[in-house]
Amino acid sequence: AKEPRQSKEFMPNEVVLYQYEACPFCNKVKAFLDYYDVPYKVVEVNPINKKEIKWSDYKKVPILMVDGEKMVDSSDIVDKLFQKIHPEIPVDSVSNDEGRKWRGWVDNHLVHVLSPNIYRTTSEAIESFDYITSHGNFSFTERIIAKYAGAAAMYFVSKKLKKKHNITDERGALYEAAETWVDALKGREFLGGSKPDLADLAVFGVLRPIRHLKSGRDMVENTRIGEWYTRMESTVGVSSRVM
Ligand code: GSH
Repeated sequence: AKEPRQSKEFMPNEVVLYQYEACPFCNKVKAFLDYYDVPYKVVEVNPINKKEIKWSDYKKVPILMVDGEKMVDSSDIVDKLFQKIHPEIPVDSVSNDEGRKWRGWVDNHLVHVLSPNIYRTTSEAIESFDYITSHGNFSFTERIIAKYAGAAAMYFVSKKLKKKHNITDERGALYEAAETWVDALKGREFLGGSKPDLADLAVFGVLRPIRHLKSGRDMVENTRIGEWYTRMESTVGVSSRVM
């Protein structure tokens, strides 16, 4: 069982996350909210017409509303929330150099390895879109069309992304990233030591939506990341999402 981590200083009345269920950046924010037991509502954005965020000039997700204050960009959102939860910790030391380096690695490397993997083969692309369309905000017809059209489109898009980010063997790159992360732990339970830090939460957050897809299962079977991942799952605990 985990002890409650919510701070006395930060007790917002309403936190709303505008998201796509399978988006790695959105899942990074959710891992943070879940770990700190901050209750939040989710608005699932329709990726085709984005009508739920029509009111916003910023057209990407995640967008987080905290008692009317709008926050965008997953890493900025996490920094802002961390400061609200830990006002005693000076802004500059929100992550130490090691944490900062690995949070950068998540945004600049790890997330780019994910798409080529979840859309690697046509059957993996269909499995991913089955997950996306059954968890996402789609009408009945959109769901059927999106599952196959989306899978086909992303299969080709992912081949382009692979080139763009210089990835030749996508599975190899995923395993290498997982091993790189385990090496970074240097035998510690978490990068943060006995407790996860913002880098642990970022890596866990972006991996969580793929964990039960073929790529995530392969990653856990073929690398040493499983033990850390399981520790993160039990430490982050159940979701603090409210309906
Ligand atoms: N740097 C941003 C962050 O960390 O939050 C990236 C956010 C991002 O690229 N989100 C994607 C998005 O909304 C979804 S995974 N893309 C625009 C679109 O779907 O039209």
